[in-house]
Amino acid sequence: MSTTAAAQGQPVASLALDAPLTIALSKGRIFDQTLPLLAQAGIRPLEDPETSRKLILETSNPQVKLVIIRASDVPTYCEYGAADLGVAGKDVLLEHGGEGLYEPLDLRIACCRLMVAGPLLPPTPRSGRLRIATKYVKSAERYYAAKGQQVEIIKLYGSMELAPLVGLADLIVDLVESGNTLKANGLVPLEHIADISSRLVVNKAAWKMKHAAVSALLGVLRRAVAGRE
Ligand code: PRT
Ligand code: MG
Repeated sequence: MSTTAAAQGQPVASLALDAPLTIALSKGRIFDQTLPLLAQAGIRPLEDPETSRKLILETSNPQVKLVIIRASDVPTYCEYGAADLGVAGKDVLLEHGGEGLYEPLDLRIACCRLMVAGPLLPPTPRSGRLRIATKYVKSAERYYAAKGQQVEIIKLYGSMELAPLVGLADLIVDLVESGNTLKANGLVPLEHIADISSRLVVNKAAWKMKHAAVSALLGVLRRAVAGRE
C-alpha cells in the first residue's frame, strides 16, 4: 500500500509543466470521475461545466486547459491534435479505431460491460437473420463475425432498449452497468462482449513534441490509479 499523498487522496502541489496541455473530457460521468485523478496532479477546473456554458475551462494550473465535448468526439479531437490528451470510454475507442492515438493508461473509471441484451424468451428471427439494434456497429459486427453468425445490424444513436419492444430489432448491443435500464424495459443481459472502462488517450505528435509534460502528467495519473487499488 502506497503512502504517497496521491494515494491517500491528499491535495498535491501543482505539477510543473514545460508545455501547455489541452485535455478533452465529456460532461457527466467521465468528467466527474476524472476530476479526482486530475486533482492528484493539482489540476482543478476553475468552473463547473454543468453550470458554465464555456466549452474551454481554465484550471488551477495555468498550463492546463480542459475542453468539454461529446464523449464520442474525444478520440477525434485528440487524433487531430485539437487536444493533446483526452479521456474516452473503451466502447468509444473501439468504434473510432484509435488511429493517431496512443492509449497509455486504463483509468479504471466509468466501468461497465458491452453486452447483447434482449427479451427473456429467445426471439424467433423473422428472416433467418437476427436483427441487432446498436450504437456500437463495429463492435457488434466484430462480435458476430467472430461467432460466425450472420446478423442484420441497425444503427441507432440512443434509447436502444426501445428497439426490441417495438419490433425494430430482436436484440440490442449496449452498455450495461447496474442492469436497471434493461430491467425497467423488460430486457435481460444475454451475452458479454467486453469489459469497458475509460482510457487516457494521447495525440501521437504531442507524445513526441511535449513528451516531458505528457509523461509528467501520465506519471501522476498512473500513481493515482494504482493508489486506488
Ligand atoms: O450522452 P452522449 O450521447 O453525449 O454520449 P455518451 O452516452 O457516450 O456519454 P456518457 O457520458 O453517457 O458516457 C460516457 C462513457 O461512460 C461511455 O462511453 C462509457 O464508456 C461509460 N459508461 C459507463 C456508460 C455507462 N457506464 C452507462 N451505464 N455509458 C453509458 N451508460 C448507459 C447505457 O448506455 C445504458 O443506457 O446507461 C444505461 C445503462 O445503465 P444501467 O446502470 O441501467 O445498466
Ligand atoms: Mg449518454
